[in-house]
Amino acid sequence: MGTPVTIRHDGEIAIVEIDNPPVNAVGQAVRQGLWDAVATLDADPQIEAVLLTCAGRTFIAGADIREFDGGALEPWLPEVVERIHAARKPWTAVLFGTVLGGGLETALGCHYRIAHPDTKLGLPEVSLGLVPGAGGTQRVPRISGAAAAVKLVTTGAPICTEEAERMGLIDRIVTDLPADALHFARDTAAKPVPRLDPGPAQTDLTSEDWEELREDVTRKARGQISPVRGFDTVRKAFETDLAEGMKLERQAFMDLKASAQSQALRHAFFAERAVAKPAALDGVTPREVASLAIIGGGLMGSGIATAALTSGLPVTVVEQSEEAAAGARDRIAGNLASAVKRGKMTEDQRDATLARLTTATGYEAVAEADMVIEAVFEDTDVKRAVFDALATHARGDAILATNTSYIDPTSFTGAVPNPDRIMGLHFFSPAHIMRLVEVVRTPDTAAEVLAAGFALAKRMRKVAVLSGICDGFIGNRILGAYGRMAGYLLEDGASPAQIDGAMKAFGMPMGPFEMFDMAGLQIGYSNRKREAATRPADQRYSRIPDLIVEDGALGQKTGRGYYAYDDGSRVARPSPETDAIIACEREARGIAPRSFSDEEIVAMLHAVQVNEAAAILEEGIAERPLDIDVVKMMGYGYPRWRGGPMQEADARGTDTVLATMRGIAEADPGSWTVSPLLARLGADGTPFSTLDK
Ligand code: T1G
Repeated sequence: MGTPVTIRHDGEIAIVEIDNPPVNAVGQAVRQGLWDAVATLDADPQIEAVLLTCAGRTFIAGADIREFDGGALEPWLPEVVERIHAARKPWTAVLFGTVLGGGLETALGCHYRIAHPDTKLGLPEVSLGLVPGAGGTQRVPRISGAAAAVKLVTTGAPICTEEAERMGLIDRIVTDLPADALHFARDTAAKPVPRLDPGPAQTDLTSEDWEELREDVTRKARGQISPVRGFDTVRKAFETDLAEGMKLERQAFMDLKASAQSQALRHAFFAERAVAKPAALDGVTPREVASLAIIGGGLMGSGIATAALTSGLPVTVVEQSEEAAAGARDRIAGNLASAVKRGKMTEDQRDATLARLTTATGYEAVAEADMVIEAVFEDTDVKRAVFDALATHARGDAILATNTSYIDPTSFTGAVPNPDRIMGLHFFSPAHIMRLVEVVRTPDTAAEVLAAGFALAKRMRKVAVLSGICDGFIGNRILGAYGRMAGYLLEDGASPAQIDGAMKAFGMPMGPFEMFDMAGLQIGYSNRKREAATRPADQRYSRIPDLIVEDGALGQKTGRGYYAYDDGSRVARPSPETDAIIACEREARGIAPRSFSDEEIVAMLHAVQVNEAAAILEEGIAERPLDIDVVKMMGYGYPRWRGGPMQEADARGTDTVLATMRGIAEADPGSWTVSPLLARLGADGTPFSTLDK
């Protein structure tokens, strides 16, 4: 394989081009190529200036993340960047696509930067649990100042060219890249080569200002370490010279690269991309979907419609009445309006998007649709009535999908001819925001129909995960075990506030009881009633959740659930009434409340999730542990910097998780069975990641 870095000449201008698909990551070969190019061009008397550009869809999108699990290969990127900056001829970086991480740092090593208007620039290293490791924390402060550097490094969020120009990170926005670049390079050739001042960066921030900023970054990091370490390294740029700052940056980068958090976040990065390629869909061409109909325009239906419309599809929403259809249109218009408010689309784009919406009150309206998604109330009979109607009104080859979040699709689609066109598309609320979709295959679903589900999700900028059929599929089944264990801990003596506090300290956005109160306790109540017939006789059943609901406390919407809420407030405070129900039920069951440590609570709630996940893997409901991690991170708020429950199990040691699960099962054998897979892996501490291959 040839070198990914080539040099060609246009008169006195040298064009150094990187061609390393898919995103021109600066792997070792690229670094070596750049290292050599500086020497070659400095020594070439013909050359007066250099353009650094890339082939393909983007300028360098970062260092090669795959290299981070191994030792650092020379030449190191910070040295390559310094070598370009020290070059005798002026280098101009020609930016387009997504100029991220080591890509932006390499560009900052160049003496000038020009960019296409659509370019996105950023330092997303914190989202990989790292800090910029090739000068980003030291050069950006010297070019753009404290506030800009802190924002870029600690948030990792990309910026547009206008903002980058305001920050001084790019010298010119150009439209005709090749021609404008040559023109720009010729201009630079005549000028002295600009060099970055290596002295401390300048700011008028006081140490109080810095402390305040640091507290804000720490609060937003919610337990993640890289944003705070990034902040501290940026601050050093204002206290030391460049050389010293680079040393501190390198130390921070190397420390974080070895950290469990960064390993988890790198796992999350690649897992999110791996789930899009389940083995079952290797080489399968998706059925084309150019038009969509959605049955039910309630919260879920209108959210799904919004995501589909925003992806460019024409959508028909079918409701039972004109009034309900108008309500659906209002909900969708509201979702789009808030997207305009958040700067995600312009008013013109909103109007064009809404123009693709049709609402109707009869099933005739689905006759032309390539795909129909049912998004009605979570009830088997209600869903069966919809599919019975679709069996008549939808095209015979139309894909029919259900948004059920728990129920086996085959239990209500029996009347539909050609069952190979049926699948589940389980969106998460709010469906226009949440990025996860569980694509549920039935025993009959055709591969090209599943592939169409994945293609639709990608088109909606969502992450699809393949799931087989079981009660609650992947995510809600694991949530069931989590909720059940939380209920037992509550009945045995822990308080809702302690359990929720422990899970928030673990990194969850909220604990189980706050989550139940927010979602509404009715859902759980109906599920428990639905499961009663099939619940194992000797499985422990805590009546506390039922007693709270039967006491009229349905959660936030009724001002009381596990907690009390003042009118319309979402702030949870202890509820004496609910606490009394809990205390009475313990007494009635003869349970002497015991105390639990936060770590015990976290370990037990984690272990039962991993145990359920292992059973899901054994049953083939999920293909790999990474699929489960992506479901929990993208659908249930599992902290990305822990990489998901399976990555967390590997970090804790599967033997440790097994020991915890064994303890739980021995204490309550009727309620818990240790999954054979967890027992096998835990026996010698084999990580779940061995099953991701
Ligand atoms: N390294 C290795 N592989 C990468 C990669 C990278 N930096 N970026 C993308 N890929 C692979 C990805 O796995 C997928 O592979 C394919 O490219 C297409 O990606 C020293 C420490 C650029 C916005 O964090 O955000 O620089 O699945 O599906 O949706 O300071 O990829 O096809 O086999 O995501 O169009 C900093 C990470 C690194 C950017 C394109 N950079 N990449 O999105 O395609 S750390 C990043 C992205 C660093 C220095 C440090 C996105 C993208 P496959 P894709 P996309």
